[in-house]
Amino acid sequence: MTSYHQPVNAAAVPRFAGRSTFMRLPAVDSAEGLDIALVGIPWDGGTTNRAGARHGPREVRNQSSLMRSAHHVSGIAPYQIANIADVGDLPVNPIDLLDGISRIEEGMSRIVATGALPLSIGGDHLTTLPVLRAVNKSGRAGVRPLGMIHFDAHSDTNDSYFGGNRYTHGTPFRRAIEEGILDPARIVQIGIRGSVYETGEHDWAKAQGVRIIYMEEFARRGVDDVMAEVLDIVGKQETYVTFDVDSIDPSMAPGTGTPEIGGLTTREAQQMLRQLHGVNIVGADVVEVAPPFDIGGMTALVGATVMFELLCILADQVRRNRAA
Ligand SMILES: [Mn+2]
Repeated sequence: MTSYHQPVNAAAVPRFAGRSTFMRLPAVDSAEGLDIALVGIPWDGGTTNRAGARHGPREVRNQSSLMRSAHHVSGIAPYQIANIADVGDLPVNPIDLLDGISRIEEGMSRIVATGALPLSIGGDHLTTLPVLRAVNKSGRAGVRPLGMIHFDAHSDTNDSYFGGNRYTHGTPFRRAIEEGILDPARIVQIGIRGSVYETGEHDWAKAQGVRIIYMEEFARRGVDDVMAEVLDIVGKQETYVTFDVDSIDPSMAPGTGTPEIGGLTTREAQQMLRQLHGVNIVGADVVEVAPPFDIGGMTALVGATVMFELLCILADQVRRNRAA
């Protein structure tokens, strides 16, 4: 029997009862001793249109009570092979954008300093910038630029909005490339679609070497062909995985601020995530779940399920690292 943290036994306490934590795991005050830290980032101060992702972590905690203990395809039982817990929400500031970003970076820095791999739930996509800063500064990533596998409807590499504001959920990866946190030649974006502000909006990202796999190309090539390229692009070096829930078609995930029709199915997303075994992942997140636009919690359920898929990949990585 393992001494790792375990979810509350659903056969003893029904899944609708008890404290609301990620995966019904214990809530802990520190990431000390954890292999993987589940983190909430309830902040949507970077949202340019329909806010609401600040409510994401709480509702994903609720829907994550539907997750069970083992993955039915890979057979991975994450709580048997890694020590995992809910470390709570990072400190945020809902009325000051720059202070909000710096609080998130500080909070995440404390978590990654323990050696725990962070798996976080936003929050809007700007939350990924301070998380990447923290991960990149940690010894684990060795301050080398990270690769990134990015599921999204949007490239999020715009320059500025509203008179030169450089920090919004449409700009995080431009900033991260400029700051040397991400290696653009090892970034791949999947599912990009929808109208743009202007023709050539993605030219800057492409000129840096970012590989953009538009939804139309994904639909033509399919999961396996696309993932073979994705794995080739990121290689064996440190890589971050970020999953914007608006990559999923809004018929399956309506609760998000910037929905775009014609998106990934949840099944396609699962098939892709299950191919991430062996990628050197230094952290991952799920962002842009906005419960105020949701219907019956279905988008938070998508978020919680994607989180479980990623958790199984990360736990397997912990197991392999330990064996190495
Ligand atoms: Mn995004």
